[in-house]
Amino acid sequence: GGKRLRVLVDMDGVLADFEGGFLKKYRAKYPDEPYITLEDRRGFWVSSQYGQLRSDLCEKAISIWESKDFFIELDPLPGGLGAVKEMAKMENTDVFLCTSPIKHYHHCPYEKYAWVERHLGPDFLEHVILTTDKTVVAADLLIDDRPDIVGVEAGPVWEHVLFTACHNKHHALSPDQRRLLSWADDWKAILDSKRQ
Ligand code: UMP
Repeated sequence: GGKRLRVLVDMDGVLADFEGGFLKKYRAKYPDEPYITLEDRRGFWVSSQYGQLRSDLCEKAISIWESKDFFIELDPLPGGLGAVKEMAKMENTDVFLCTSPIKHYHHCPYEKYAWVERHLGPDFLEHVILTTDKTVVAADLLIDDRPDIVGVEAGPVWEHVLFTACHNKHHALSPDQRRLLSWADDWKAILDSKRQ
């Protein structure tokens, strides 16, 4: 014991159901347009896959998460809130929610804070880190569903644990990479493996 463990937890795709929320609102707004089932999702960027389906669907997809109330209305993913609350109460453990806002800033940053306040309480607002570059944030662990997390820091100090999502379940891990299959998976063992 002794040293504190610092854990970064991503929001979209890890705590908040971005993919499910997107598909529900896309189908409601564009009932006559084709869509991609969660089973058929490939690649981190929803907009790219919709653009490949038909070029004009890229901006239609983007219009969904740029809309007011998209981020605040995302459902929590199973077990995520419970895990984060438990993690935050653990001895020698500091938890931060580390999330990248979209460039269309009119609703997203506000709604991300509002989502945290609603689901984790106002005290958790002090644990939010909004950043477009997670490599400049220092921690022991980053739990994130995006396979390629790069930025200006070539040697980020955290170990990225890939959180399984519909878009990354076929992604081949590099030999030293680890996955967290869901919040029902043994996240405590992953934390313990990083403790000195
Ligand atoms: N996002 C896009 N386009 C997509 C998919 C996601 O802009 O096709 C947004 C949603 C989140 C951000 O705000 O990108 C991803 O943030 P992280 O999960 O990497 O924190």
